[in-house]
Amino acid sequence: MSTYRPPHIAPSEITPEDLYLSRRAWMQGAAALGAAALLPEAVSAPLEKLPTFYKSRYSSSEPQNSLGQITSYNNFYEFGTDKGDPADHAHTLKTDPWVVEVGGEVARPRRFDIDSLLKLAPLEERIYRLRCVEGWSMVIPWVGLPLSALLKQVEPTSRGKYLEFTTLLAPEQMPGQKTSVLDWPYVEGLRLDEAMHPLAILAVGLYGKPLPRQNGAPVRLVVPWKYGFKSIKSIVRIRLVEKQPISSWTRAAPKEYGFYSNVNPEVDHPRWSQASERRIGEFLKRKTLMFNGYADEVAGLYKGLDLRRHF
Ligand SMILES: Nc1nc2c(c(=O)[nH]1)N[C@H]1C(S)=C(S)[C@@H](COP(=O)(O)O)O[C@H]1N2
Ligand SMILES: [Mo]
Repeated sequence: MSTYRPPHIAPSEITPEDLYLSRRAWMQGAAALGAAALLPEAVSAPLEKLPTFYKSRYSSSEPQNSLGQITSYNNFYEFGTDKGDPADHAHTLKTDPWVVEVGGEVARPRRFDIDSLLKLAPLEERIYRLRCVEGWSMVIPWVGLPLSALLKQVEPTSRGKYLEFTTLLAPEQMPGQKTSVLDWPYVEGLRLDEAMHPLAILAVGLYGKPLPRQNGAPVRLVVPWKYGFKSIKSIVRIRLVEKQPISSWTRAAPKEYGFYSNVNPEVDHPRWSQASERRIGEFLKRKTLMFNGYADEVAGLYKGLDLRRHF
């Protein structure tokens, strides 16, 4: 881990650049309205278009961030550590064909291509807040399906207590994987009951279109009550396992990134506060809400758990 340098900089330190980037995102958003050609290559992948989808009752009613903001201000370290890197570099990711292998402690291991994933459940639009551990947030109109629909197909055994998700490992397509900023491939984990919760989705699109590459095409996890890094992109493997998996961020900095990583304004990151956040495109900060505002739905999952110890 000697080459590791903490990539998450305190929000107070990054404000000027952050504001620059948010202006850039805003301008790209404005440009996108006039000339979609400015955001082209990374935006179309891998499907031509999504099947019909329904509007979900779980959606937030807040104003949504623009497509330009959502596709130009990203964390996807496989393509670099700057917020603009994924939009600039993700065009090299090959998303077709794509297979998600689901195995481990399941009665029916299965490989899903994107078409078979789309057939698991009706597609829904879910407008969710995404809260990054770095202190910014966005509101994103995802299109996806409940992760529970996939789990029902593979039938976890009694030993399948956790899920371990893995991103594609392909340094030729993902130049960031030639650096040692993280241990590749990117890995994340959930407890089975978290994964079965109706708010947890596999997203295949946003703004009504197939997922742009910089947002994790062709399929990524979205867990809206947890910090953004739990929502792993470009997934190729899901394994049911008996023991709590070690995620890439926990491996890199265990004191900073715990397994649960529930959004919690009362538990500071060791190097900065989590009490407030800046919505991309806004100037003033807002208060961060417990479980990112989804406490009514998910607090019950953590009854009896000390959230300071299990951060
Ligand atoms: N494979 C992979 N998934 C990832 C990341 C990453 O670097 N690699 N970054 C995470 C972080 S820190 C955040 S905040 C979200 C950002 O999602 P977005 O760029 O679609 O807004 O993706 C998460 N998923
Ligand atoms: Mo993040």
